[in-house]
Amino acid sequence: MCRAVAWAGSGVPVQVNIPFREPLTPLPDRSWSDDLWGRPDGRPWTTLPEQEIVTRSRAEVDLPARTLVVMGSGDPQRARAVAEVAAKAGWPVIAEPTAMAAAAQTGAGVLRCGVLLLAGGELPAGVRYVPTPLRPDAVLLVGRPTVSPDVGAVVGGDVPVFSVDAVPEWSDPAHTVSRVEEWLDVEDVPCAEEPDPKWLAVWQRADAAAAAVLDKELDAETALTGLRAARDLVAALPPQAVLFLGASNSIRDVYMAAAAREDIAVYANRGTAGIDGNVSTAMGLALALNTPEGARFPCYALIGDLTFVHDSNGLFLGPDERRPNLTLVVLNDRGGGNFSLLPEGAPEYKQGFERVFAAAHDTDLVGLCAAHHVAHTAIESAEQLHAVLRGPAPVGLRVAEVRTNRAALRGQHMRLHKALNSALAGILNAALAY
Ligand SMILES: Cc1ncc(C[n+]2csc(CCOP(=O)(O)OP(=O)(O)O)c2C)c(N)n1
Repeated sequence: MCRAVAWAGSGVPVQVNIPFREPLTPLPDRSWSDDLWGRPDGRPWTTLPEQEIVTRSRAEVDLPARTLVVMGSGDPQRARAVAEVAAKAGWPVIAEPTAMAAAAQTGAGVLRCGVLLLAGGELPAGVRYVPTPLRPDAVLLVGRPTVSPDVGAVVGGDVPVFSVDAVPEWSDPAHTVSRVEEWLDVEDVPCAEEPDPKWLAVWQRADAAAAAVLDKELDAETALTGLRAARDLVAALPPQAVLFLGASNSIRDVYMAAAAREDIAVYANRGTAGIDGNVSTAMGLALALNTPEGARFPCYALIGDLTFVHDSNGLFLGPDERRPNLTLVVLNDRGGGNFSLLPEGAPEYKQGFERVFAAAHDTDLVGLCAAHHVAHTAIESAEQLHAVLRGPAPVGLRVAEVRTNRAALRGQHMRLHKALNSALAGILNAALAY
């Protein structure tokens, strides 16, 4: 709040996001999860670690050999510079979708299933410590993580969390960052400990096992799901494609399932947050990147159905307006699928769930597109999705509606995490024996 107030004082608009503290569901005895009378001995409600702003150009912090890098959105040059350090220092890199191209361009050890390993086998909302062999001695956050779990909490409170981000606007929503550097590049490698080859190797072994489990699960699916659509979409995009990812499961599914591509550009607004304005952002991006006289980038977006319906007026274009060349892939599971993966999606909260959380609906996307003279294709299988993505991106605006079943979502994720846990157990036990 102090930082927000300080920025507001300098005349810039400031948005304060306040997350709910877990648990998100009522306690069994219906009591409050915190004592409303305050902390013992009149201590303050919130205490923050000491923070130090480092504005020097060279890092002076000792970075342990067992450092884990987590990249969020932000300046791709900063991401690339840190990824080059990671490549030299042998640090595993978990890159959110908006950072994956920058990270992958450097030859760093970018993990395919890093976030699945971080989540420790829980549903995305669950927080459990990462298994011991994968536990870092330090975490380096780069830019603004918007899709990752609270990494500081996941790795355990005593692991230092450093940030490389813009100063003074660095992002630290979980208040775990103890030190911020504005820049880190290969000239800083001397401040990193000698690489420990076992460190990257154990993450890569676990990652390969997780990827094998994931691909096996997704390939065995009889009906198309969000994870499968996200994986296949990213893999099928033409080189130089631009991909806008909508809030909620769209960006999270890509984070969980897609292999990093260094030849596409990925954009998002505020990560998993904010279903507003997503159609408009995708259209604006496609218009801005494809001026009539300029280069042409094939533009795509992946967004959920509520996100689409929420901003369907974004499809409105006057007859004399330029129309974007954009394929909007709408994953339609007739409601907010992400809530099925949260604690409130558990069977015991079934009553009222569809109305209160999922916001279930039966909006006709065919009719909605027709009202705006936008081409529409219905997709019910992976083959149909591939057929739409194959070939040169068409001129104009089109919606590809992927129809999926929300009722199966929670079960699918639970199955996946169970399969992951058993596949990882052997690898991690062997790593412990080193
Ligand atoms: C403007 C706004 N209102 C409400 C929310 C809360 N919210 C988060 S995700 C979500 C549901 C999104 O549903 P959908 O677009 O279908 O995506 P899915 O969850 O199925 O991936 C809602 C309502 C939000 N993020 N932003």
